[in-house]
Amino acid sequence: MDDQAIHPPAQALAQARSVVVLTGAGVSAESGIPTFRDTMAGLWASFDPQQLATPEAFARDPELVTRWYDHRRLGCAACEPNPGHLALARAQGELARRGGSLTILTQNVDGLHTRAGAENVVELHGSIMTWRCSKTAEPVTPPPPPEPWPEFPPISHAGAPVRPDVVWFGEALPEEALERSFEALQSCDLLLSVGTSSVVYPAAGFIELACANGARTIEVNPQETPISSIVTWALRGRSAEILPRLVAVAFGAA
Ligand code: BV8
Repeated sequence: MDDQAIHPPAQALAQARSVVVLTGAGVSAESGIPTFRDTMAGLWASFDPQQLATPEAFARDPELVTRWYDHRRLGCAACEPNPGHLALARAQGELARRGGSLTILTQNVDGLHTRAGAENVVELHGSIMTWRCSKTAEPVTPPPPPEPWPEFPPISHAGAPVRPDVVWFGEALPEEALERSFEALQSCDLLLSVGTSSVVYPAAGFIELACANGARTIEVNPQETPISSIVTWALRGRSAEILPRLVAVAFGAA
């Protein structure tokens, strides 16, 4: 990515009043967290994540599903935010100092944006770090990493299997997350879509919403996606390399 290509979107970021950043698994890839499609390595290689990340799979085999999620929970806890997460947190502070705002709508369940110091983070697909009783929805605290659950599936006081607080395929996104998302998308003048394949709805539809409201749009992804043809600027590359450069050109060196 040459400097020429980075200046116009960086200018737009510096001048923006209300920014929305939609992030996907690609932002966490450089922290060592495999993207959703790549999660299935090693002992999980024979499973399809889209089949496992469903209420039906949990009902059918709660042991397998909770083992998979606890394996990922401990994997996420062992990773650190990368320069891409840190750049977004810095941009949020710089915009706030100028009376602007930056809202992060993340599809990731790893908690790394918050661990990078970002505020105003909306976890569209929930969190893998918190779990709840599948019957009463009472929170049930997992053992502190690197401790795994002692049994699979963990069983709540109500005698029901305990599940992670993530949104499975076929489940509705949390009401509050959707409300905060639509509110931010209505008023944003710039949307960045970073590290997402843009195929999972309703998040994949957010960019059209922002465009319809007149926002300019930036995509950061090494690959083409279904939205690459409609964004204002498509920046081909890795988020941990491009985001720090974009923020440095917009707001000066850190
Ligand atoms: C709902 C949590 C309704 C769990 C996840 C149309 C047809 C068929 C089905 C549907 C449809 N419209 C809606 C649906 C249903 C479905 C859906 O969208 N299906 C898709 C497959 C078509 N949607 C749902 O079920 C949603 N709920 O619609 O509910 C409803 C309403 C009322 C009442 C009841 C129901 C719920 C969707 C949430 C599912 N949960 N995660 C878990 O993590 O286990 S989604 C999961 O997959 C991830 O969160 C991620 O968002 C998504 C995709 O995974 P990945 O591909 O790995 O990640 P990502 O997309 O982010 O892609 C990685 C990208 O990074 C790539 O582009 C790659 O190039 C890039 N990259 C790689 N390295 C880097 C990089 N980029 C930058 N830098 C790098 N270094």
